[in-house]
Amino acid sequence: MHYDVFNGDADGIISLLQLRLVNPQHSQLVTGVKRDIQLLESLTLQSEDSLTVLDISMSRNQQGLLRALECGVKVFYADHHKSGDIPQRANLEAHINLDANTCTALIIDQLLQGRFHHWAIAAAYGDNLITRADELAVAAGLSAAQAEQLKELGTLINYNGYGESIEDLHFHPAKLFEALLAYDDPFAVIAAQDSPYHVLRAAYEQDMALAQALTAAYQDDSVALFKLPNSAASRRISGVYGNWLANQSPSRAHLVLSENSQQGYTVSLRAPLNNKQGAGELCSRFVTGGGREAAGGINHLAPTQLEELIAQVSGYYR
Ligand SMILES: [Mn+2]
Repeated sequence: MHYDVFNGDADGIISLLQLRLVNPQHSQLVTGVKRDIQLLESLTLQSEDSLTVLDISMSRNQQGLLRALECGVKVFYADHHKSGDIPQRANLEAHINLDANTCTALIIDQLLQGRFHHWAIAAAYGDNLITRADELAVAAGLSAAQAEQLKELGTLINYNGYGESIEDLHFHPAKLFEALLAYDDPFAVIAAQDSPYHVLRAAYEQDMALAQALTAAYQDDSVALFKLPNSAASRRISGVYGNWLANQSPSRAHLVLSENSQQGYTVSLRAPLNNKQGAGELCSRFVTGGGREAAGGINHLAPTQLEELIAQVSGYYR
C-alpha cells in the first residue's frame, strides 16, 4: 500500500497535486484540518508499504517516521517546517528547506522542474508567501489579473483547512485534493463553473459577511474587541477576520474572542499593524497565553478576566 500523507492546507494539497499529476498513483490519503500535523503516528505500516509525506514538520512526526523507517518502509519526505535531525537512512529521501521564503509546493515545483508551475504559485500565495509568489508570477509572465486569480484560489484552498475538526470544513481535504486533481492548470479550476473554487468562494463570502456584520464589543483609541459566536463559521474565519480587522484600522490592536465549549473564550490578539510588538508578552500574562511579537493568543479566558485583559491591552498600546 502507498500512503500519501499531507497537510490539509493549500500548500499540502497542492504539493501532492503536482506529484500525482506527474506520477498518478493509487494511494491511501492521510490528511486532516490544517492544525492537525501529527499525521504519521496513527499509521500501521508493513515493510512493503511506501510513504509520501508533505508539508508536516519532521520533528513533530519523528516517532512515526522512525518507526516507518525501522520496518523498511520507503519514505519520500518534503517540507519546510522544523525538521530536527534528519535520519540518515537509505530508505528515506528527504527534501527539507527551512528558508522562510519557500514552502513545500515550491520545493516540489523545483524537483519537477516547474511542470505545474502555476499550481505552485497558487500554493505559495495560499501559504501567505505573497511577495515571493508575486515575483514568481511576474517571472512566469502572468498578468497582474492572473496573479490575482491564483492568489484568490490559493487563499480559498487555504481557508478550507481552518477549523477545529473536519466537520467544520466545507470539503474534507482529501476530497478537495481529489476534486482538484482533475485540473492540470489552476486557471481551468477557476474557469469551470462546477469546480470547488466557486463553492469555496461563495462559502468564504458568506462567512466573512457574518463576521464583518459584527460591531465591536469594546473599542477605544488603542484597541477594539470583537466576539465571535461558537460556530463552525467562526472557527473557519477567525484568522482571516483578524487580518481584515488589522488592515481596517492599522493603529489599533485587535482582540478577537471566540466562545469555546468551556463557558469561556479563546482569544486571539493582534498588535497594531504599525506597531507590531508586545502581543505574545501581553497574552502570556494570562495562564494559557503566549505568542509572538505581532500576534498572540490565550487558549482559555474566563469571562471574569475579560475586563482585566482589555485594561492591559489598552494600557500597553496607548
Ligand atoms: Mn506549508
